Amino acid sequence: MRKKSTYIILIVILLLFFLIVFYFFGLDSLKKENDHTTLIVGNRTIWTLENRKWKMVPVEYFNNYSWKKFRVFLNQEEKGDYDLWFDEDWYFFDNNKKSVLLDGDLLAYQSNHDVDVYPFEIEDIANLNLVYSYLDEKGISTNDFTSFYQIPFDFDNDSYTEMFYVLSNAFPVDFLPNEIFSLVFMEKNGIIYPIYTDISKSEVFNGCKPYFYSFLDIDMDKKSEFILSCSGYSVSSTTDMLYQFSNGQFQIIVSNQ
Ligand SMILES: [Ca+2]
Ligand SMILES: [Ca+2]
Repeated sequence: MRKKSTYIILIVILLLFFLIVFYFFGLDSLKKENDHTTLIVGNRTIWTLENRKWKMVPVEYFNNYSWKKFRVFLNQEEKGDYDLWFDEDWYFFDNNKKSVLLDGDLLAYQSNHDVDVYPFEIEDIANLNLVYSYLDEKGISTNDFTSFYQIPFDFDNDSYTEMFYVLSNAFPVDFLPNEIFSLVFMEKNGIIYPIYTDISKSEVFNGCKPYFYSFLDIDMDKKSEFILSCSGYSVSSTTDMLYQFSNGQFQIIVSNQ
């Protein structure tokens, strides 16, 4: 009898030991392992996260996401949970399966955790010296732009606002440049972190015009990822790219191309 109870105590102690080890060291990695998220960006992009890998869903499979509940944001503003239905565009239905009219830049998600979506504003560029010296560094000298603005945003949650810049002359209307360029970068403590760089010879209908679609925290670490989109001449040629800051630089985790 005595032997039996000793074994039970030993087993309980071992079990407790493993539970404590698992709680402190295993929970985070297990959480990440089981993390699954589906992200809908407008009517052109769906990304899914499974087994720590982001994948793009081809348009022909968009219908697989019809009649599924998503948390819906329009122009960065939370609108609530809706059933979505896809027919070239997304349609929204409330709990009673009644159609609801919603309009704006769509971001919708389904996940086993919250995804925070942050509002942001575009502003006129304040530090012109910084911008023109960056252009100079890239061999570009012009005063003709079709995009020229900044977005102040504390993306890494350190209470210091970083500055994101968007410069482009794509789709020129009343001027004829030799080169079409699009430059997106962030400045922090005087250091420039490139996000998107495209410089090519000017031809008819080339280039695309980048813009920030969304700032969001997709992995609950309170640091923001973002979606940068680049619109081409036709709607179908718009690229969406999900960026993360890792190892000191911005990297594309997944795109729709
Ligand atoms: Ca910051
Ligand atoms: Ca994050």
